[in-house]
Amino acid sequence: MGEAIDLSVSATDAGSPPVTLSLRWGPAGASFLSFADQGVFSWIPAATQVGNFQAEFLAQNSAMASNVATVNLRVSRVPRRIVANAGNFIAIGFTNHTNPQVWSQVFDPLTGLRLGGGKLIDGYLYPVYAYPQWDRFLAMDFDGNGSRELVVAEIAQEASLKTWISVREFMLCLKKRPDFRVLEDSAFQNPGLNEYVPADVDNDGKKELLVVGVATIPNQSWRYYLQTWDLKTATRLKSIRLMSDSAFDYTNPAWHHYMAADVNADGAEEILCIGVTNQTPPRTYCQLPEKFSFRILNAAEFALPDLNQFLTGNVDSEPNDELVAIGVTNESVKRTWVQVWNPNTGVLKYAGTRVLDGAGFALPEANRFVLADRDGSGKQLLLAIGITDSVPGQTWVQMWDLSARTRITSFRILDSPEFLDPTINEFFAMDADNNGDDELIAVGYARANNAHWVQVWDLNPVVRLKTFRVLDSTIFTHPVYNCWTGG
Ligand SMILES: [Ca+2]
Ligand SMILES: [Ca+2]
Ligand SMILES: [Ca+2]
Ligand SMILES: [Ca+2]
Repeated sequence: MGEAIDLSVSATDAGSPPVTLSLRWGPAGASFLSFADQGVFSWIPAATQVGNFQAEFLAQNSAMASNVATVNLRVSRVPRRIVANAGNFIAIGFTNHTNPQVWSQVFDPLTGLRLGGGKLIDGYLYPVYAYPQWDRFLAMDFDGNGSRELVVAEIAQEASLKTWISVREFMLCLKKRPDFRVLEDSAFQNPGLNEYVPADVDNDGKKELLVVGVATIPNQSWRYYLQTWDLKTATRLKSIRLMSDSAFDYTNPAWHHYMAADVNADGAEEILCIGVTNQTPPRTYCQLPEKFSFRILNAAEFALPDLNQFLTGNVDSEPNDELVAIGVTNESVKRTWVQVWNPNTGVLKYAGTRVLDGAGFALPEANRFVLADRDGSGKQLLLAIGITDSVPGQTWVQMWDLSARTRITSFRILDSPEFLDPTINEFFAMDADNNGDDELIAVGYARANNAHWVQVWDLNPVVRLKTFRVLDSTIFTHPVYNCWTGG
């Protein structure tokens, strides 16, 4: 998404040359430049163009005989990190107004009944809404009273781009405190690169909000800063610079990742920062700010940093959290390997588990990964969610025990022909029935009638518990902007 697609097309005909080429039809925004029997198809998918698309080319010879060829194009979006807690399913929808409004809907995930919801954003401030995809919605308990709040990071254009935080309760979306700004310095003019991570950094039972921003000052290298905020008082507790080494200059900021984890099992969460260097091939490091950093995905073939994914969680019987690094190789058939690191020591704990290794899983761009505790033991399994290269693709879940390096089972989800665009579906784990173990939530999109369907899967044993529709109104016309969480 957002990257240019250029395809060279040519045709020959020995009997009645010359051949002329044209584009019969293709996705909105595509263009075709042709000269005789050569042509170039060019397309930069817009933010809303996610899914399967086709284009058809027509070749015609001098005898007016013609032939056509079609191309299938699959546009995937970068995975979004969905932060969810035990409890209800929250759908966040963007309306079709000129300045879109943002609404939340709260559902009981076991019955599909709608319990509450309300308006989160009352129309955008700017006339051309270029930024809804940059807003973020997080469920977190910032005051330690056991119930979660909905924290909204909203990008507003008021002379310059500004990042505002609003804190609301879930059921009616009422504000719990006045909004406040983060990344207040005017150097932070790339809010599309911001990251927001809830974490209890001091083990007092209250979550702080960690915000990472990229300062882009002309004629300087881009600089990464981490701010720690107390939401109750709107106080900035700390600000530190990340990845200050020059090896991280001018790499794509979208290659970097930020996660919270309790790496030493003392109750306080640390932040982990994944940074990619400007070397050839690029190297990938995990940094624990103010402590140390270590190299991960060490082999040279992990040279596709836009395809690598990273998770944190407890994947074995030792209570500290691990770093799960999912690397995609640049071989002719891309392969997906999972490494598990101890981020407290920088030691590789479980090396080399290959996942999604069937021939059909040839498009790692669309694969997704989720950690889930299926039995309440505190140990999380890896759900490797693979999308096959058929049209439409099938969605399969492989369940892996990473410490034993064994695949426990695999099963198909969103198994209905109406889910034509697997690249727009989203997945996360949460305890939907509050019994201490995680369920898998799959949100599927049916393009034909612009419908979002939620499937709730029990993982032990694997069985689908419930399917229900969310954002069931014609005003929600922006499937790419809509968001999901739980709490
Ligand atoms: Ca805290
Ligand atoms: Ca800790
Ligand atoms: Ca562990
Ligand atoms: Ca459960």
